[in-house]
Order: sequence, then C-alpha cells, then structure tokens
Amino acid sequence: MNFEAELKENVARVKTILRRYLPPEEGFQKTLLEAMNYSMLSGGKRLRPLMMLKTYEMYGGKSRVIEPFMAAIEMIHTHSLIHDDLPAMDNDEYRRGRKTTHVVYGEAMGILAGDGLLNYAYETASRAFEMEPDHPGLGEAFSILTRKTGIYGMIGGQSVDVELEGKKISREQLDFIYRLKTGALIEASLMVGAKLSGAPREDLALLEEIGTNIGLAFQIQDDILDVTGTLQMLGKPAKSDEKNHKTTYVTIKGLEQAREDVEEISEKALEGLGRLSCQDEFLRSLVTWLIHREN
Ligand code: GRG
Repeated sequence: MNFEAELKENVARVKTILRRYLPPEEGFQKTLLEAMNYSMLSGGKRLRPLMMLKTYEMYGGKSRVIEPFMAAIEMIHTHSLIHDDLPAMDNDEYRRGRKTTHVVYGEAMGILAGDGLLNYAYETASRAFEMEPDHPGLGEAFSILTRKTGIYGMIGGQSVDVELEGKKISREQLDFIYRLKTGALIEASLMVGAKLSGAPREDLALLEEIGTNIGLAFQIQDDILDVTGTLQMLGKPAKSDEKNHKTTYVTIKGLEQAREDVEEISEKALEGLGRLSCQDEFLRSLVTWLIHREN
C-alpha cells in the first residue's frame, strides 16, 4: 500500500476511536457539548493521536489503553485552536474549513467549549486507569500529557507568544515559543505512545528530541503556508500572522531560508527516528509528508 492510502486508512481508524470518546450531547449543558463536538468533528489532520498510536504500535503495544490518551491529546489540541481563534487572541473566523466555534456559538460559549475540552481531556485520559489499573506506565504517561500541555508546555509557549505580539523578538525567544507552543504536544504524542508500550527509557528521551524537531519544522512550515497559502487551501485564513503583527520564522529568515531550514530540521528528526531501538516506515513517511503538506 502506498503512503497516501496508508495515511487515509490510519486517519479513518483514529477518527473512529475519537468518536467513541466524545461526550453525548444531552442535558441542560447540551449547547456546550455541541460546541465541543462541533470543533472536534470538523476536519483536522489528527496528527497527534496518529503519531501516538503509531509510536505505541511500533513498540508492540496492542491494547485499547492507548485510546483514551489519543482522544485526550486531540481534545487538548482542539481546545488550543478554539481559544487561539477567539477575539482576544487571533480573532479568526475560519478553522478546519468551517466557521470557528466562537463565530457559531458566540464568544462566551467558545471560551467554555475550549475549557470544557481541556478538562474533558483529563477526564478521558483518566479512564485508562479503570481499563488497566495495573498498567505500570499509566502514571508517567498521564504526567507527560499534563506537563507538556501546561505552563511548562503549550500554554506557557502561547503566553510568551501573546506577550511578545507586535514586538521585535530574538531567535532564542522564537525557538522557545515554537518548542513549547507547537513542539510540546508533538513530544507528548510520541512519548505517551512509547511509555504505554514499555519502550526503553533512552528511547523516551530521544523521542522527546525528535518531537521537538518535528514541532519546529511543522511550525515553520505553518508560517510558510500562512504567507503562501489561501483560505481554500488551509481551511483557515492566510496572512493571519501579518494581520496580528507577529514575528515569525519567515519574517526573521525569509521564505527561502525558512524552506531550507524545514528540510534540514526534518532531516534531523528522521535521523533521530533511525536511532530508536524500533523502526516504523509509516512514521518516517509521515514526517516527510509533513514538510510538503499544503494545509
Ligand atoms: C493555549 C490558547 C492556547 C493556545 C496554544 C497551539 C496553540 C497555542 C495555538 C493554536 C494555533 C497554532 C498556530 C498553533 C501552532 C501549532 C499548529 C500549527 C497548529 C495547527 O495544527 P494542525 O495543522 O491542525 O495539526 P489540524 O486542524 O489539522 O488539527
């Protein structure tokens, strides 16, 4: 099977799993639950749960204990998109090819839908403890997930991004923002998958480094697409960084250099994957595909 077909098949598998963990839309808080599911079900590449699943399987993981974590990482990611699109942040009207959550449900419900998904992510991940109470990796997997999302991970990175908006920023500050804002969830995806399937400790450290590089290359590619893409291609508005007076990798280094650096950093990620004690051809192709993605 070629990579594109394998990707399609795997994304379909991931979507089926995610759907099982969404909250039923019922009760007095029905609108909130609808708003949460609206954004969870609107497109998206499902990269993080996909990377988590493939890493888990690469080390021989076979049980369903990975599923609540896959759903949790996609909920956390979707929460970040909903909040990033709010008027107080990027104030964007389109995401994943549809109107953003706050545009459809109003700003207050948009804030709550993001909060709801972030909290429900942990409720969902904690279901793994009921599924396999004696699983030795669960505590650490849960801790990786929470740390990489929080003030020393994605939310910490976003706070620096917001604070420095419109200001001249150094390469060091930009690296910090990208490593935390974008890289942390990718690191978590690889590390949780590995931890739950009992991968060796050295591999866990290496996967963190690989995740950092994938995240950096992915974010630079996102900056490039923000300049070169269109609403139709991206499913979200292009030129959003310019609108928000953001310093990005492209504004610092220019388009051509940014393109070259994406290739080089992705190469580093691939080289890291090659040093792991287990190999998976699909994961390698996924990293290469990410560099050439158009959305
Ligand atoms: C805590 C509010 C808050 C934000 C955290 C992650 C983030 C910071 C903001 C979201 C917007 C953004 C530009 C994030 C950088 C990472 C990135 C390129 C996200 C888009 O991820 P994709 O391409 O999205 O995987 P899909 O829609 O395919 O799931």
